[in-house]
Amino acid sequence: DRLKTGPVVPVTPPPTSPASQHRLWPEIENVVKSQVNMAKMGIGECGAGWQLFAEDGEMKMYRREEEVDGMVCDPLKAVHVVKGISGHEVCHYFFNPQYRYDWESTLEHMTVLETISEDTLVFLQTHKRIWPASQREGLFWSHIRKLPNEKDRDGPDIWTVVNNSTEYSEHPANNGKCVRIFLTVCLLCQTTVDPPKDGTTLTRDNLSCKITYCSVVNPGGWAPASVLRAVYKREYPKFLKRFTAYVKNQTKNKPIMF
Ligand code: 18C
Repeated sequence: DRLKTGPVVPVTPPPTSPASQHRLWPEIENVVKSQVNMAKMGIGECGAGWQLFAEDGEMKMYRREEEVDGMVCDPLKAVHVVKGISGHEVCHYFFNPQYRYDWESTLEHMTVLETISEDTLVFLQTHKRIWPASQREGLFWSHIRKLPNEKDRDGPDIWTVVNNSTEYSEHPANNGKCVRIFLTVCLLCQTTVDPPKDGTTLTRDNLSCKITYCSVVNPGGWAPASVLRAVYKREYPKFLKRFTAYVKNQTKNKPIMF
C-alpha cells in the first residue's frame, strides 16, 4: 500500500542546528571562560590601580582609569550581596529580553537579531542620548550558563551571563545616527543557603546571592572624558540597585528557582 501512496512524509521537522555549530560558538566559549575566571578573582587579585568609586551597604564598585586611542574605557568591577534571591534568578532576569525594558533605564530600543539557542541571543540596543555626545548603540551576543560549584559540590550551582560585542554585516556600525559602542560584560552569581536550624522548610530568608558584575565599555567614538566618567559613576550604581530591587520584587511571591 505504501508503495502506491508514495514516500512517507516525516511528521517531525529536522532538528535546528545546535549552537555549537554556529560561527560565533568558538568565540563564545573562549570569552565566557576567560570572563568567568576574571570575575571569580577578588579585587586584590585583579592587579593594581583599582579605585573604589561607589559604595552603598553591601555594594562596592571599583574602576581602573584606562584610555584606548584617547577614549575612556575604564574597566569596572562591582560586588554586591543581596538577600532573598538566587543566582539563577538574577541571571534569568538579566538575560531574558522580555524583562529588559523593566530595569534597563538607559535603554531606548532593543531587538533580538538572532536566537542562536535557548541560552544564546544576539541583541541590537540603542541607548538614550547624552548631550553633547552622539547617541550610542550596541550589538552583542548574550549567553547564560550554569557552572559547577567547584568549592561546594553539594551547594547550589553558580550562574553567569556574558555579553560581548560582535559584528553583523546586515547591521554595519556607524552608518546611521548612532555611534557603535563595544562592550564586554560578565555577571556572575553565587547563591548561599543558610538552612533553618530547626529543620523547617527553606524560605527566601535563608538565601543570599553574591553578585559580581564586570564591564568594559569602549564608547566607540569621541565623548568628553569628564562627562563619560560622570555618567558611569551615576549610572552603574543606579543600574545595580534598580536591577537587584527588580529581581527581589519579581521573585518575592514565587517559588525559589535554584
Ligand atoms: O550590563 C548592563 N546591561 C546589559 C543589557 O542592556 C548590557 C548592556 C550594556 C550597555 C552599557 C552601555 C550603555 C551606554 C549607553 C549610553 C549611556 C546612556 C545613559 C543615559 C542616561 C540618561 O550589558 C547594565 C548596563 C549599565 C549601564 C551603565 C552606564 C554605563 C555607561 C558607560 C559609558 C558608555 C559610553 C557613552 C558615551 C556617551 C558619554 C557622554
